Amino acid sequence: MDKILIIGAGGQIGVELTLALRQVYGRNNVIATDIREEHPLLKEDNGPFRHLDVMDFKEVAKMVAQENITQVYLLAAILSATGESKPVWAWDINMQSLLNVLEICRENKVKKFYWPSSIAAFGPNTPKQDTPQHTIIEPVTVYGISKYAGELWCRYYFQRYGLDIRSLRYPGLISWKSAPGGGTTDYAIDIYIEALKKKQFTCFLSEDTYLPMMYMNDAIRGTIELMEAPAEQIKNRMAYNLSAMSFSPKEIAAAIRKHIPDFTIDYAPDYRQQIAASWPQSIDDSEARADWGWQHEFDMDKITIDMLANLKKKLAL
Ligand code: VAH
Repeated sequence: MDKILIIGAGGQIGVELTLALRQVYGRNNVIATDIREEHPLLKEDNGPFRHLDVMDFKEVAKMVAQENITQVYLLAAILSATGESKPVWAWDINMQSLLNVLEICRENKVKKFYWPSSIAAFGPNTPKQDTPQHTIIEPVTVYGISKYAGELWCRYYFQRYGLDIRSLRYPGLISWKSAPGGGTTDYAIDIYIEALKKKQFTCFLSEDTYLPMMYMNDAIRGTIELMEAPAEQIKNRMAYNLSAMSFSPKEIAAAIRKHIPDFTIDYAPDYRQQIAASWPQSIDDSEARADWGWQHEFDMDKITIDMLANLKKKLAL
């Protein structure tokens, strides 16, 4: 029976991935860990939770060995906006955490390991439209540099040691269950919350800033489909481009206005505008679709309906 360890289970992706994996593998076979307190939704789920600092090699190694872990999902990371405020700290956390877990998975012959990359791995001289799987990759943020370097380490551990490590270049992820932390694409979450609370939103990106985006439901399903695919179908051992749609703040505001007609938005670009401008505007994910059958399901209107309905309940509005 598989035993899964989730590191960073309290984050925006971690909470939903933990809940989804428990549906697949059984609650007691998915151990959620985080350096912070257990997230309320995980508490409610009543599955196993432990405090764990991914930077503590010995503690992580002990848990993987003692629990006979067969799969590890490492989701702890410092995102793009926060990373620019403390570059060396962000690099250290993002890279040392990955190197710790790669070594521990190798030593304990862990069956499968998942580590997320991001479209942030691309930089300003990458083709902006339909960014190919294989292209110029010169990130200019610490987060992007750590994601690309991490992808190269993942491929190294696959080629050198045969570790079955799999990865996805997530676009901006939109969700309502768990708050994002320090991302440049977080505006696409905050806008829904502010629209419901105040019918007004001041966006930290300019109105025509197109970015690749995806609903968390699609990202979680895609992650599990990638991990469940037969190994021989996984032809790319860096990270697969993954895509659903691209939109600008102006377009998401128009989608919201279909439900909240008097919603208004204004724009006050800040330092995150420069980060967003260095990223692609749309992604070619044909390799993921060809190799393991990736298909997105949520479009902008479906996202907007789901976000507003669930946030209304969550915020008791
Ligand atoms: C960020 N949400 O904004 C992350 C994501 C594509 C961006 O990786 O940093």
